[in-house]
Amino acid sequence: MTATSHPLTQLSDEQVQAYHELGYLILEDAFSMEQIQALRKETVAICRGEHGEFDGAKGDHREQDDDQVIKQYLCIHFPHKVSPLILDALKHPNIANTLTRIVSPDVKCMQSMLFIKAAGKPGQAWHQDEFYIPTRDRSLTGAWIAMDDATIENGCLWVIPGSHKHGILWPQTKHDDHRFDCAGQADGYPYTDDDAIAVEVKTGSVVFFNGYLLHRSLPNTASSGCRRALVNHYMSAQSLLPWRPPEAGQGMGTLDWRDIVMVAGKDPYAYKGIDDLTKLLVRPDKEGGCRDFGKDKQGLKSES
Ligand SMILES: O=C(O)CCC(=O)C(=O)O
Repeated sequence: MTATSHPLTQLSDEQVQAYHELGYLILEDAFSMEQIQALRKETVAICRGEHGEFDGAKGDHREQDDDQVIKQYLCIHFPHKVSPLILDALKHPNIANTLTRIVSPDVKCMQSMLFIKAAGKPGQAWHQDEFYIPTRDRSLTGAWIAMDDATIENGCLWVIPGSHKHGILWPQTKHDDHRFDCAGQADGYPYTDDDAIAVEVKTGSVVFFNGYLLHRSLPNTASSGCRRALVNHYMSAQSLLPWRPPEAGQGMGTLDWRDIVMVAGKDPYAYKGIDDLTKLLVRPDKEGGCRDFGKDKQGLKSES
């Protein structure tokens, strides 16, 4: 995935302003069709275990065709840990360039998630990503790369525009709403579903959204096919990332998750080095049996 394979997008000041106002931004044609095809192929390869075996694999896929294989997985976390192609996509110039305008000149990434979401699979209830991935400067930002046209029918994102502006993390509670997967749902916020808008986007678009923005997705109700998206999370490299509880004797103030990828600018904490703490993780859906995923050692933002 090279810088030259697709035009570099420059955001206008109006787009930057609108992002801060609404909490999200759509960048159309950020990825070429060729790049998306490569990501789709890589999704199959990962699910087939071609980049190595992983916990939560759904058995032997040798006799199954590609569609049969991928539709067994709702979402795979940290694919960039095994796939150089996904690592490249996470640093795509159109993403890095946009983040330097809306987040900080210095940007790091700590998570990738490959949503496959085949027909019939559930969505994710209303939530805020910063509930799961706490930054110290509220700079968490998602980049949601559409690998298929995302529609209301196949379970596109929904957002509540402006909801990030409160700067409040609403409580998260368990739910038994069959439309959504195991993750919790935000509660007590001053909006209703009528305030939400569907973010229907074309293949190759990227939706950037603020970590405090209330968002959700509904189930894929199409009769067939998948609604694939690669979703990565970024933040200002100037902020520490307290993503794990302190160890005995460690103060809260020094917590800093260092399993990161630099995407733009300089890492002011480079002297700490980089850790390799996460590995490929299959996210359970209801059929897979909901465990208390948030308490998983690698739970991270697993419930979002
Ligand atoms: O893509 C989806 O269905 C949900 C994504 C999401 O909620 C997130 O990345 O936080």
